[in-house]
Amino acid sequence: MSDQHTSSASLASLRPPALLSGTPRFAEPMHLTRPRVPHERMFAELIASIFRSRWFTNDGTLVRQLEEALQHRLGTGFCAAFCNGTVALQVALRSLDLSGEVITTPFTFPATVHAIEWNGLTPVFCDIDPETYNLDVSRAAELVSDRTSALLPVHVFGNPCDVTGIDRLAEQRGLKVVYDAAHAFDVVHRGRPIGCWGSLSVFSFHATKLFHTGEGGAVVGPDDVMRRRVSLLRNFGIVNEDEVCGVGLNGKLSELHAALGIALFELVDEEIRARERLTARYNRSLAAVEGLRFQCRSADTLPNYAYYTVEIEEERFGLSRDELHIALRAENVLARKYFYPLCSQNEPYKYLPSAEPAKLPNANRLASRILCLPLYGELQEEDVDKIIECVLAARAAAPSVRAAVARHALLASGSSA
Ligand code: T4K
Repeated sequence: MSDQHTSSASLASLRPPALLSGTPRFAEPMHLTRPRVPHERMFAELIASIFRSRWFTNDGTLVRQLEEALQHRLGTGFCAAFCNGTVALQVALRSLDLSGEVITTPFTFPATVHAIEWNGLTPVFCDIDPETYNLDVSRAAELVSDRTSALLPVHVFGNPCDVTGIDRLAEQRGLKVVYDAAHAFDVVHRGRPIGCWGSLSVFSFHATKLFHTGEGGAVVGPDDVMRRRVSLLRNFGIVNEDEVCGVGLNGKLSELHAALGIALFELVDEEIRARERLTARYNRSLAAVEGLRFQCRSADTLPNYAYYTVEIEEERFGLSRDELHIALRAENVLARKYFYPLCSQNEPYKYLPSAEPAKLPNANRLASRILCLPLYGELQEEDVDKIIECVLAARAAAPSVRAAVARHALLASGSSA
């Protein structure tokens, strides 16, 4: 599909959306993402090596091998592998001896904010920039108080934050910075790998990520002092058989997960290039569609194409994000509303003074307009074309789609009454 397909003549010839015709364009669910699987032989050999050694966890050979490969690839002083990104975030914050308040974004996965709360710290929500979707640094500066000890910005959808602005603010106010880089594997910004900014950065290697270990994550940072602190906290704070030096937890990655990571490591470049091609294909057809907006990517960046997001401007598109989401579901396209609801709207946080919607206008607007479309390396080009067609068909028949969504909602409320 090309931009010619968005002309009014070709739009008129589109098959009606499934919500109206009853026939979905996809017979099977089209997932948001599908994890890469490794070459079976290589993976089997790695697993066999674990069985031979009978060493499954606790500083095993494969975890070390993976950490070394990642440290090299991510260009950081150290890389400590974790059982998941959430625990990695908890430990990263813990390792910096923070107190009081941590300023963060509400436009993120709940894990970001939970990690602050689990450390007994208070999250303070800061609004985002409406173009980049990242923490608005000038707003963050206004929120810094005597109680603030750190900033926890997120490179959301892999788009680098205003790292120089954040650096400056942190330096001026004596703050630590932990970047949640869960989406930003392999991104390079201003000539530096993304994990080189801030005090520490955290990656997620969950199965839904560009590079994954099934479950997994990592803390990366500059030097051996931080490596030691983070590694101790990851293993209960145990120094040796006679000494426990801190309130650690069990954040270790197992050898089985490391084996998956090692086997997938060689496929990362292929995965990124495939996503890049598919992103270009989406863009060719969707970039000029009235009523769709796109995240403004930070300049001077080598991106990783981790996500493909669209922002729906209801008045110009003819449908709200939620209506389009329902229309896509009817086509069996499982697009996702990342990140809705905002973390500031979640029960544990919604009573915080900083969570008031009036203080977070950009984040609240975006959370009601954002949609992530399927993107992963093994996604077929024809499938991308069909997903595009689903979006365009819904738009072309917007008034009828809207009426059908309202009818369904009415029926659903009737049947649950
Ligand atoms: N910080 C940020 C900014 C994050 O986004 C995340 C996690 C974290 C921190 C925490 O990192 P971890 O502790 O998770 O390492 C998913 C992931 O579970 C989560 O890792 C991720 N962010 C978040 C953005 O997405 P769900 O609940 O939306 O995932 P789920 O199960 O609905 O799966 C999404 C799609 O992937 C579905 O279409 C099905 C498909 N899928 C999923 C899995 C697990 C597969 O095809 N195979 C699979 O094995 O949270």
